Amino acid sequence: MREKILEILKGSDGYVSGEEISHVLGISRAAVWKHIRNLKNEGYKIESVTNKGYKLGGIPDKLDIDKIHEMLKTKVIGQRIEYVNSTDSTNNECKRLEDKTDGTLVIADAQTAGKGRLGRVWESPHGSGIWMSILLKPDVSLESVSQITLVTGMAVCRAVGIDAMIKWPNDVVIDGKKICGILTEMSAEIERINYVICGIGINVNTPSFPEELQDKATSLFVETAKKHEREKIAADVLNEFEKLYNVFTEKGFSFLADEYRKMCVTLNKDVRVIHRNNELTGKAVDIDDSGNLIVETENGQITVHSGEVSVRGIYGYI
Ligand code: BT5
Repeated sequence: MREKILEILKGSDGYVSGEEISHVLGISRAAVWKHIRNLKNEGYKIESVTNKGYKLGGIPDKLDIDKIHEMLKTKVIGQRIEYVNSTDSTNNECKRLEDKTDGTLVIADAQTAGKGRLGRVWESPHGSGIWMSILLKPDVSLESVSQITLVTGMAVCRAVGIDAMIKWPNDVVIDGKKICGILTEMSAEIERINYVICGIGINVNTPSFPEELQDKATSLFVETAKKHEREKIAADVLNEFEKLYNVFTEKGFSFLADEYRKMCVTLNKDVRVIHRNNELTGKAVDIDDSGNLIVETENGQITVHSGEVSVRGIYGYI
């Protein structure tokens, strides 16, 4: 039915009324409306005007998974890809997989309930970004799992290029605005990691942002004034990620710490660190070999672990 409705809309230059569609296809107008709503969720641009009907304005930009496969140079990461057109969250989709093979990638064209940290919302409009999660089974200690977030930020930075920097711990920024967020979740028992899900959201061709994000979010499109191939960026991130992740699991984060420091925009900035209801201010003076932020405060140096803290610049987002 969905295909038939699309065919009717594509075959018309102007508006087609709901009544006409329902008559031609022998379904109720409510059913037509439901299909139209689903098509809109999939990214089809359909104008609806009272008393006129529906008009197709544009078809969605859909990820080409074969293209990603072709560009991958990895052995494990992304060798299995599960694509979904739209899902609540690729991290959730990943958790629901029965077959949790190491390195599996879940990627979607849209998320209806994209998650940030601490229950925050991650805007994931259809067809404009990369919303993906990598399932990992790392043989590392529980304490070092949060370093995977840092490693992922490095992979995104390397892949995106153009002045991308890391705002410690989990944002990739260009020119002070966030282009990528990372949400790492874990399933573990007391001493054993079952799996880790590393969720990555990158704004690629997003033309503009809701008002509340305008001063802190950006996209590759906004920064470069041209569209980018999402498949290429996704593959580049995965290729870079595997290289870095192998160093991390085999040798430890300390072997990556120097490169991380060079990418980190937070260093030497006055910062406000927020953890639950506690707040401290000081100057970010270093990142140690475990990826912790060292902050010089009035009361001496404090080591901030990357877990669930937010860091803000004293004079703005960075
Ligand atoms: C993050 O949280 O930055 C983690 C975002 C992770 C998203 C990926 S997408 C694939 C996977 N599946 C998921 O469901 N999530 C992951 P946090 O540091 O808490 O930042 C969240 C804040 O960023 C929000 O409160 C907004 O202020 C801002 N924000 C929301 N959407 C944004 C966007 N598209 N671009 C830039 N900033 C955004």
